[in-house]
Amino acid sequence: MLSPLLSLLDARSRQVLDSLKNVHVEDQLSEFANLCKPSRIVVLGESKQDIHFIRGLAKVRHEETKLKIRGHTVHFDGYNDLARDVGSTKVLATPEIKLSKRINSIDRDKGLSEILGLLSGSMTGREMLVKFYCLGPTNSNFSLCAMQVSDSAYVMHSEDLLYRQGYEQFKKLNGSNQFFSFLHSTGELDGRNTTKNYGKRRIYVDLLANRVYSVNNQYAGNSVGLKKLALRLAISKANHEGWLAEHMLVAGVHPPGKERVTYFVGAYPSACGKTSTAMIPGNTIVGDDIAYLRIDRGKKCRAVNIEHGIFGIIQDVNAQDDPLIYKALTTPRELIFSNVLVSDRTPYWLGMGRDDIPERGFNFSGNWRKGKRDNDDAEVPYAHPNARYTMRLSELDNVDPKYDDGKGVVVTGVLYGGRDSDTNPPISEALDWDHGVYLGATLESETTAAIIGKTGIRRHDPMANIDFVVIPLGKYLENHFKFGHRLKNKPRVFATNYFLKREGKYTNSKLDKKVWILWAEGRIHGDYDAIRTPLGYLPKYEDLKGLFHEIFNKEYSKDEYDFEFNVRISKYLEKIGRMETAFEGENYIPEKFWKVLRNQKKELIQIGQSAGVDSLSPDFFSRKE
Ligand code: SPV
Ligand code: MN
Repeated sequence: MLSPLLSLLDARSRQVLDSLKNVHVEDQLSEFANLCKPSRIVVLGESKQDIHFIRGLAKVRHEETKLKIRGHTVHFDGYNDLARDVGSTKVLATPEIKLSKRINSIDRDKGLSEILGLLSGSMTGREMLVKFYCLGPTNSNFSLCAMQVSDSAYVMHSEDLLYRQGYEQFKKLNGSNQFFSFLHSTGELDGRNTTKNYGKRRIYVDLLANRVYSVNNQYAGNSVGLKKLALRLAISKANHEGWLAEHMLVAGVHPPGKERVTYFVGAYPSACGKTSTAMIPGNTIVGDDIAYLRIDRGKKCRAVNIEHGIFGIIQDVNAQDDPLIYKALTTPRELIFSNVLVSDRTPYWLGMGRDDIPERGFNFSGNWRKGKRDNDDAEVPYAHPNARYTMRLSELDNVDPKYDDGKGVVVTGVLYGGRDSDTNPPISEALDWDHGVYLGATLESETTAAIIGKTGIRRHDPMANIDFVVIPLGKYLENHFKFGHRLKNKPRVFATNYFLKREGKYTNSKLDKKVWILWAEGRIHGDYDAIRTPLGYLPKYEDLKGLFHEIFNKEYSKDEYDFEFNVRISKYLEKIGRMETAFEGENYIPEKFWKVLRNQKKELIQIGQSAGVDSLSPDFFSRKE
């Protein structure tokens, strides 16, 4: 072991590191120590004691504060560090690295010199914490080793809640360098323990070294390496190895009265209903954010959740709309709230369904009282719209029995969920796999608070993965086309839109999505006929009416159906126009994609002309059958 490293380790850390027998780990830690100049390095294994140590450290250092309910703590990221910073996240580029046009990049030498400069001495007087994790279940074909190095106990605590311990898995590398590594520093802190120099927040992804550097931030989407930083590295790795790394939920759907479970994966841009789809009452959850997909020997599609926790948006979680999460948030368990309002050691968030929100307390802006204004004279809400909670999946009553199964679950349904108020119906089924890839590739979402920038603008987000696709977009789509064609039984693909509006109001309640997903599940098993339209297969009125009645004892009127499932020709053609512009700007877009687009466009134009109207009820198409 190198001597500068040795002098910073206590006996226990030294022993933990020695037992790994991995010279690459040691070299990297020496490098990071020389760079960040910590006063001490704590290397942790995966014992209960090690996990307990981190949890305690976060409190001792006041990175987290205890709340009233046992096990609950709160963390504040800082006034200007409350969402993923896509603009400051860049791939270190060399001439041989080809990227999607939407990924920011910086010349590798220039970027390295900048970020190493920012990290230089960043841990002076502080501890460097080191832990080993596994992306995906351990001892599995899916397992990927990842090392997190950070000076933030909150980051380490989040990793412990969100990911599987991987110290023993690392030993199985037999000294190889086949692991991801993440170096993070909060940078200089102010009196509230929040990052001072957030203007110099940088997240630089080194695909050549399987490494990501992150500095001057704390928001988990920027700081927690195994989350979105690892997703970027995994997409590049998967591209070389023939599998898929996706921004997807994994859930088991259990139709009432039937003895079967059907597993779906689903890609939804941030705040488009991903967690709540995974958490639909009656479903079992495998994962709510990131999945790896592989083809097994029987040519079936298998998926694992690479996490074992949830970092969920808390806004609008209330007893009525999200009963399972609400219960978990209001009963004792190990759980971190971030960027909520705290008053009398109790957390409050937007849309929590209480009418006794205090008029003062502590929130992301510091001391808060009703009417407080920020520097731009805008009123500061009592909690941030991107406030979150972090907890283990095993805390939930509805966790799927296979959530930690190393073989993964067999996937027979894929969901792509966009967010628009005026174009897509609540649910439709792709005509075939290629059309399904097209539905994923053309996902759009009105932007939300999860990403820095203006909210409410329509954003094109292929497979909800565009921020992370560090390969050419065309290559990424080609991988999706190929993946499906290698499968024996291709999963059915569906598109959802939970955000359709009529006269400014959402046409559905949050829980209605259960009906759409049960319809999709029934389609996979041949329970329902459907109506073929140029957009895909649409449900028949009677089937939805029956499901609404059975599930909610609710009347679903023909008028609601006609409005929701109308084929809005000019709206669709506008969307196709936006897609033509978006994809013409990218390289290597597969011909298969253009073929689907052209067919759909031609069909829509022809039908519009022959019918002489702009909006067609599904009845029009069923009459044609
Ligand atoms: C998302 O924004 O997609 C999230 C939260 O899942 S973050 O960790 O910020 O990526
Ligand atoms: Mn996500």
